[in-house]
This record gives sequence, structure tokens and C-alpha cells, in this order.
Amino acid sequence: LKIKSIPTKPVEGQKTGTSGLRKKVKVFQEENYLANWIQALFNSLPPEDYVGKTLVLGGDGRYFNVEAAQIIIKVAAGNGVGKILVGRHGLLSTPAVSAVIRKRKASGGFVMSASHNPGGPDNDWGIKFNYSSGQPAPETITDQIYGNTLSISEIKTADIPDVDLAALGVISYDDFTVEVIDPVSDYLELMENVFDFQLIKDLLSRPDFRFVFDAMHAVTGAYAGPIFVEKLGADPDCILNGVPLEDFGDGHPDPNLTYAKELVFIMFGSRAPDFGAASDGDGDRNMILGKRFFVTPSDSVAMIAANAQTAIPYFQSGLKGLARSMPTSGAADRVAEKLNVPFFEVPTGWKFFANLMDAGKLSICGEESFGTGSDHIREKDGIWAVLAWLNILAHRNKDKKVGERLVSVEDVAREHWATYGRNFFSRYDYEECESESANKMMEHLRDLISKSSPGEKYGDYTLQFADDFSYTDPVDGSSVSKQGLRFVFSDGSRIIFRLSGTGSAGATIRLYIEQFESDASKHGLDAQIALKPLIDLALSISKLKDFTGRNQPTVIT
Ligand code: VG1
Ligand code: CO
Repeated sequence: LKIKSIPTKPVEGQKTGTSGLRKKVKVFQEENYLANWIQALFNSLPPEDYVGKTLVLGGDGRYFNVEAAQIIIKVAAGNGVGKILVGRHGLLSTPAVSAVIRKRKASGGFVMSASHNPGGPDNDWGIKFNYSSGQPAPETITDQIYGNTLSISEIKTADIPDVDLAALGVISYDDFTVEVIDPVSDYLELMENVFDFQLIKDLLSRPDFRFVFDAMHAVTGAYAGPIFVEKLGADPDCILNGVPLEDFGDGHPDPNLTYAKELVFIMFGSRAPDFGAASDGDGDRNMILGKRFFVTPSDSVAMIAANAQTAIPYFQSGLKGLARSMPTSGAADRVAEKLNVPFFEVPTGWKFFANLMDAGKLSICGEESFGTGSDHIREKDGIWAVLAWLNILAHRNKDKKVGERLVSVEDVAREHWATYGRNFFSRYDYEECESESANKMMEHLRDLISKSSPGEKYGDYTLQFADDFSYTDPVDGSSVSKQGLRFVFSDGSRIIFRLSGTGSAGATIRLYIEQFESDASKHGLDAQIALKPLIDLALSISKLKDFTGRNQPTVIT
């Protein structure tokens, strides 16, 4: 193998956020921008983690992935990597990358995706690195990579032709090999081991159960056909926007009530199907809808956890533990308490769950941001969440004759609230605010927190405590701080502010609101109505409108 050494210079700003490095496509197209970051990554890993070893490569099909894949393959070969397993056409969802790393015992893998951010020449591109148990690289690694991007002087790249990513099979160049793999088969095999596919198939083939899945022209388009249609017998018409496109059909591939409008319109219409779901750019997020009913993601993880042992084969011997990210509602906490299993509250971002899973302390976890998953892999998993709900519904309805009333998504949710109480939850996103004004608002809140004291009155609420969330990993003792400003009140209600770490322009302010309600007569209330007093309080203490000039959020969950 002929290795070239290319002289290069450091580039500013290659610091990873909540989930990988995300920038505008045009930035990644600057000379050596991507190759620099990949080389900095190899400079950060111990050689025994990659020399002669196997790495996985895939992405969500967005614009620039095809060029990026060739750059990554050549720099990997230049640094002595033994083998690259790459998804055909460069496609692999984030959960599939995690699954392939684990199944093929690879040392790690790359995901070419900016996840839920829009794609295309004028939008975003991104790259994430996952380690050998399939988990997102921990901050110790990403900090080192960033350090190395500031001192880099040389890129090592192999002088090989571009690899044909369209044909399955093995290509060898001396001691370096590229294997183009089917993006679906390893992942599908895993799903078949986790869930009861026959039971789900029986549900999907009932004349009185209608299902719809919106792939949002993103990576799950490649998975939906083989899994839902070919394996589980759903009608091909059940899949919306099922062809992955480089610009996601000019859409914003974020499965929420604002950006998944087409699905929301269908599911809230007069002829709504019984079950609807959507996934994001890279397939790790999910939105679950019943007939004219939205399951908020914080509830979804709690409801899956509460039903897992009875309905889902993978969990039949019980759960090791549950966890959620700090801003996610406390619905899962109540399930953990009832099941008497350990419970963890971690900072935003999936990387914090993985250590707990590797240590055997965690089975099911989730984030309010439409992320749900389990220890079958080390990433959140959109299709897994859809299958989990289908498996639960299939189990609840398995003895129902056609014509008998089926247990619906809404029934499962209402029963859950009746048992555990309801944690009303909402998130307001203010996207692309001016960075300076967003930072000033956060400073103002920090100042307020430093002067606050327990017992203080905030309107009708009494402060229990206010702080900036910090976390110490119970497995490796590492700690992180400044993970979100929280105001927690004596009745358990919470107001939380964070700045997003996944954007590529300006600042996105996230405001999270939660209030617990035990009174079943109030469980049917709309979350926006139930939470109105707390939302008004949040807007007034933060002076958000004054700082940002925004009267309305961009997205309400
Ligand atoms: C957001 C979500 C967070 C999620 C992250 C990655 O981060 O809030 O919960 O883990 O995106 O999701 P932030 O920093 O913008 O709030 V994805 O689907 O981009 O991999
Ligand atoms: Co994603």
C-alpha cells in the first residue's frame, strides 16, 4: 500500500458537540477539513485500537456522504487500519453502526450524519465516532481529538482508487480490505432476536389494525421495506417517504409534531390509522402516535419499560435498571421505583448511558428528544422503539377476535397514567437565536440561581433548589458540569434551560417544563393547558422575550 503524507494546518472550531462534529456542508468541503479531523482522531486513539483492526463506516445518505466515505477510507488505510466494513451506498443508520460494531467485533465506527439537521449543499453535514462496544466516543476521547485538531501538521492517506460502494463484496489492496455490506441484515437479525416477530406480524396483518411509518426520506427508508413490509407483512403503502434522498426531499428530518407534519396530519385526521411512527435522519430517533394521540417521548420510555418484561422476549428475565437524561420527565423514575430496579439520571446525550450498560446496570433508557433505546446496542434506536410499541400492542391484543375492540396506544397510555400518575411535559425550542443574546440569558439565569435559596416563592411555586446540573459517572468516576440550569419546586415541578449542542448556526435555546399530576380526573388535559402557569413562570424569570426578541418558540413538543 502506498501511503502519502500530506502537509496540513490546524483549523479552528473542530470541537464536537452533544453528538459528533456538525457544520455546514460548505465548511466540510474546505480543503482537508474532514481529513484533518479524521487524522486527529487517529492521532488520539492508541494504535492497538486501530492498526490492523476493523472499523465500520456508514451514514444517513445525506449530501456529501459519498465523497466523505472515500476520504475516510483512504485516511483510515493511511493510518494502518486493517479493514473497513462499509454499508452499501455508504448507508447505515446510527443504531445499525452500533449493532455492526458489536456483532463483527470491530474496534469502532464512523457515522456520517448530522442526524435531525436538514441536508443538502446549503445545509448540514456531520460525523460521529463510536467505540468498540458501539457507544458514542466518550468526552475523554473527543477532547483529545479536539486538542489534536489544533496541532495537526500531517495527514496520512493511502494512494488507492475510489471504492465502488454500490456492489456488495470484498476489495483488497495489499493488507487493507474494504467490505461493502448490506446495511440491513445484521440489524434485522438483532431485531428478530429482541422482539416476537411472529406476534407483530399477526398484529400487522389484522384487517382491524392500520399502521403507518414515515421515514422522512432519511435512512430508515432503507430499513422500513425489508423490516416492516418484507418481514412483518405490512402493506407497502404503509411506508411514507420511504426513499432516502440526499436532501431528505427538502425536509427537516426530525420526527416531532412540527417537522413530521405529513404524518401528524394523517394521524390526527378523521380516517387516522391505529398506529403511526416516524424516525430521523440517521434513524436513532422515533415519534410514536396513536389514533389522534401523541405519546410524549418521556412517557414512551416509561411505558415501554413498564410493559417490557411481559411483552418483549429480550426482557423476559427482567430489567437491570432504567435511566433518563436530566431534562426528560420523571415518568421513568416511577416505573423504576415500582419495579424496584436501579435508576440513573444522566446529562443530555447518549454517551452517558453506554458506561452503565457496559457495567450491566441498565436495560432501558430514553431522552425527551425522541430518543429511546436499550442495551441491545449502545445508541438510541428509532426502529427498535417502533417495534417495542408494536410488540406491546401485539401482546395486549393477541387473543382479540376481529370485531372486538383492540387495546389502543391511547389505552396503554391512560392505563399507565392511572397506575403511576402523569408527568405533564413539554419542550420549547427557540432555534437559531443570536448566540450573544442566548448566552446573556443563560448568564442572567445563572446569576438568579446563585442568589436563590430554598423555600423562596416563585408565584404559586416554592423553590426546592436551583442549580447547574453536574454528573459523576458511577462506573468510571469521570464528571461533567454545566449540563443545564434547573429550577426544581417543592411539588416536583421543574423548569430547565439548556443551549443545544447539535446546531450549526446561532444558538438554540431549549426550555423544558414538567409537572406531576396524581389526580386521574386531570390526566386527560392537554399538556399545554396543564403546564401554562409553569411556562409563563419560565418565560418571566428568564426574560427570554427581552433577551432574544422571540415571542414564539420554533418547535413545541
Ligand atoms: C439533541 C437532544 C439530545 C440528543 C442529541 C443527539 O441535543 O436534545 O437529547 O441526544 O440531540 O440526537 P442538543 O444538545 O441539541 O439538545 V441526534 O438524533 O442528533 O443523534
Ligand atoms: Co439522530
